[in-house]
Amino acid sequence: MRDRAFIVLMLTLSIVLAALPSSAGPEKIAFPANYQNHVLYATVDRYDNKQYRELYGTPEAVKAVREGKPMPSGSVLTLVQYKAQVDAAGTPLKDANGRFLKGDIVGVTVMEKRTGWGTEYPIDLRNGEWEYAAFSADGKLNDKANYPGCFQCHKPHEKQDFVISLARLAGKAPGGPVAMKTSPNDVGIAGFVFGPAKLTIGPGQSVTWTNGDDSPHQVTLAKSQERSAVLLKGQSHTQAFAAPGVYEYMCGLHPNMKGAIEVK
Ligand code: HEC
Ligand SMILES: [Cu+2]
Repeated sequence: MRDRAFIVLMLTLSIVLAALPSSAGPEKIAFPANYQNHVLYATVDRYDNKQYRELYGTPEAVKAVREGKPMPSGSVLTLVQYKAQVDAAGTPLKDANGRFLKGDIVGVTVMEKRTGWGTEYPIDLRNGEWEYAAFSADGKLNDKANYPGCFQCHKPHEKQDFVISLARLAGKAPGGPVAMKTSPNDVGIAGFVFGPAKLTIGPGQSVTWTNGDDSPHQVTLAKSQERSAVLLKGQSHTQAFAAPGVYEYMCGLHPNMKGAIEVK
């Protein structure tokens, strides 16, 4: 009799377990060993961490975005990180077009979306149906990567399906040199640096930031966490500051880019 009760219990348990969603996490993503056969839609020079990056998308994902449709289930975006080649002083070397030169491969980060994924995450962390994974160059999953960090940093880009490089994926990113404004209340962004890093203005005046880089940037006030739109190359953001004080800010995409506005 006790044996039968035990069997019934185990059966019930296995049915319940089978009905639960499989657990969330990077293990869901298989290493995209053939990423080089996907579409190389952008390369990025990262002045902040001296990396050169290649961004690949599965053909169906790229096609959908270019047709203005949502990316389908099974879409995989792969970001391959390389060290930039540097000179003796550690300054990145550039090719004839002013772009970084590719050095050793560092690792491969991936985002993949599938129907039904993501439901296990709390709403303030969830990135739709996307999961994230980080791999070594030879395809081993890095189980020590900061995975909540992936979700947190991509989360503010919800309006563009959490894909920070969406404009590049859509083939809509502006090119060409940018004429930087030089009036006193202008801040330029060039080579991942805000210039001037500290600007003093009067109460009620506004500041205009203009992005001269190929990489997008995003003005994010440190205290209020108020964010500008993601500024693509040549785009500007203007913001007025009423109350006196020092307003520290950073880039929402590259948090080690910092600046300050002093209102007095
Ligand atoms: C500090 C913010 C930040 C964090 C944390 C972060 N990313 Fe990103 N991610 C970016 C930025 C900015 C880009 C745009 C490309 C670039 O500048 O390298 C990007 C691009 C990507 C892309 C290419 C598609 C896209 O959205 O543009 C993938 C894939 C990606 N990240 C995966 C990851 C994974 C996996 C993690 C966690 C291990 C992670 N990211 C953590 C900021 C971040
Ligand atoms: Cu930035």
